[in-house]
Amino acid sequence: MQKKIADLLSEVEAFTAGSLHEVEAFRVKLFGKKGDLTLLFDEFKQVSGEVKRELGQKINELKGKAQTRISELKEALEVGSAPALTLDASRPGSADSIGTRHPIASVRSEILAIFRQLGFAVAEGPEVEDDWHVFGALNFPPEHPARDMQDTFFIEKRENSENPVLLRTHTSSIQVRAMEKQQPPIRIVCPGRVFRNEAISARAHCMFHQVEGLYVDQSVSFADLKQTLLYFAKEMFGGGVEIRLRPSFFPFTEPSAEMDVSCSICGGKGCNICKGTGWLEVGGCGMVDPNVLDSCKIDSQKYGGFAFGMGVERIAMLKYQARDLRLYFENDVRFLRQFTAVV
Ligand code: 2U9
Repeated sequence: MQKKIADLLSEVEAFTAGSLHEVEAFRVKLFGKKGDLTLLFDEFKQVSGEVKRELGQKINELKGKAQTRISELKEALEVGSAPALTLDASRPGSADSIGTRHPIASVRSEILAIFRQLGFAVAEGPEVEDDWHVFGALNFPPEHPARDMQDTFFIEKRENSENPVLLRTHTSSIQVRAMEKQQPPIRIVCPGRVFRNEAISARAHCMFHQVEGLYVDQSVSFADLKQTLLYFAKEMFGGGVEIRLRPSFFPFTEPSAEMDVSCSICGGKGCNICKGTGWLEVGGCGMVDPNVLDSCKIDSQKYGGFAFGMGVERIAMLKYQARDLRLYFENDVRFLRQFTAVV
């Protein structure tokens, strides 16, 4: 029996096959009903005494080697029998999928491009600001509600600092910095994120994007402001739109106005988008308050200016009619994919 085991072991070790068929035949030769190993195991059942243990180990070792050899050969032949990978150079390539521009990014660029045509330069500034650049220089009285913790994210406690660090609530701080650095003429548009301590809902968010503009020079008039905004509205919403200015109040402008554009959905007749009024509110504007110019070391006797501001999300909502603000911040690809054609 020892000899039979040794002979079979040599046979297993020497065995090679050119096809899966040959491997299967070898498996049956060893493990089939009348296979060599099956018969050997039958024979082994008769063995008794001292030798049984030693023979048992050898047979099991042989069985293990035979199984390994068979599966190794099978595996090698299966890989080899897979259809060869060939390159078909005539097949059309598969297009790479590219991302889309975020609607806020494209509306922001569109707004800036319009003002660039009018000679406005783009200026940016820090999101983490101080009280002076966000409120003080802009003529906000010390106890104005916007300076309250309820409305503004303070990074430093007001009671610990004369000029506490905070997150800007509007991009007007960029214009203040520009005026501190440079004498007129100044003609800038300032895009950026702003932060307000608001509960998040479909209509409000604690962060949104603004674009503000400032033009300071000698003899800048309200008519210049109106004409600039009319040009912007026509470029942004189409040649047919009209604008309307309604009196308003801001600490940093006097006089101040809210700006509406005629509803491009219904052509001003009244629909559910403009709530039947025929007008859509897009931002605010006014003549820069002389106190603001003086705070920024610009002579208000010599110079005057206009300023305006608008929310980018608001313009995007009017343009795309996606009317839940949260869609613009959640980055849900099912929403973003719809802007593939937007540049
Ligand atoms: C300086 C002087 C004046 C910027 C202005 C508005 C009017 C305005 C709002 C529109 C919607 C903000 O995004 S919004 O909530 N903005 O109504 N902004 S005038 O006036 C300035 C800015 C800087 C030095």
